[in-house]
Amino acid sequence: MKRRELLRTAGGATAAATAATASSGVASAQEVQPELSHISDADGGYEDHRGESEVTVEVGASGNGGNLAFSPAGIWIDPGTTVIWEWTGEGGGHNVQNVDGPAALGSETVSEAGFTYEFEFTEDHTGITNYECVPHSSLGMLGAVAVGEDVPTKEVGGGGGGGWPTELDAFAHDVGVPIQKHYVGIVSFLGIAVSLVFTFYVLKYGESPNTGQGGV
Ligand SMILES: [Cu+2]
Repeated sequence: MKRRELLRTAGGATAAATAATASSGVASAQEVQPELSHISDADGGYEDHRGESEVTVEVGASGNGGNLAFSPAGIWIDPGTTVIWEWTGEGGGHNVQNVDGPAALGSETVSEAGFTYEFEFTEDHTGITNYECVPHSSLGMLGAVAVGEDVPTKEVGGGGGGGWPTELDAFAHDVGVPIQKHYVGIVSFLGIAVSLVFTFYVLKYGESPNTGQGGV
């Protein structure tokens, strides 16, 4: 093997290691969300409202084939936050009713705009409370409130493009092993191995890496 080829090989390994490091940086920028499987098929979306003392959720927002959504359907809040459900007046009579979880939510069934139902989530309500609108639960009018940091979470999104492949990320999540770190470690090891082989050839054929740049 000629020295130039060796240089090229070493350069390639370095580039691969750099690429792996860069992609792991992108992957770590992904957003962490609570696992809210109750609303996985419901309209209304999710918002992180940690750090806020008061959050408003619309009741009768557009979604689920009509004005049949809570918006945002999923929220993440700190203990001590008051959630105010505010009726839009659209979509008929709605209510807020606990399905499971620590907070015993339960409002009247009301159709008029401007009606509100409040609940203060305290340390006693940490975890995930799932709720629904009883008249429209079968249509997907569902909601969920995650309280505090001790809730099951997942990584989502990441801003798209150039990041770690999502299939690998999902696989890593499923098996609970940080595959990315292993991968970066393996690439780093290969880089070191290539350097050692390069040094071996330089010693064996007596060429200094600092001479003869253009003369081989
Ligand atoms: Cu409803």
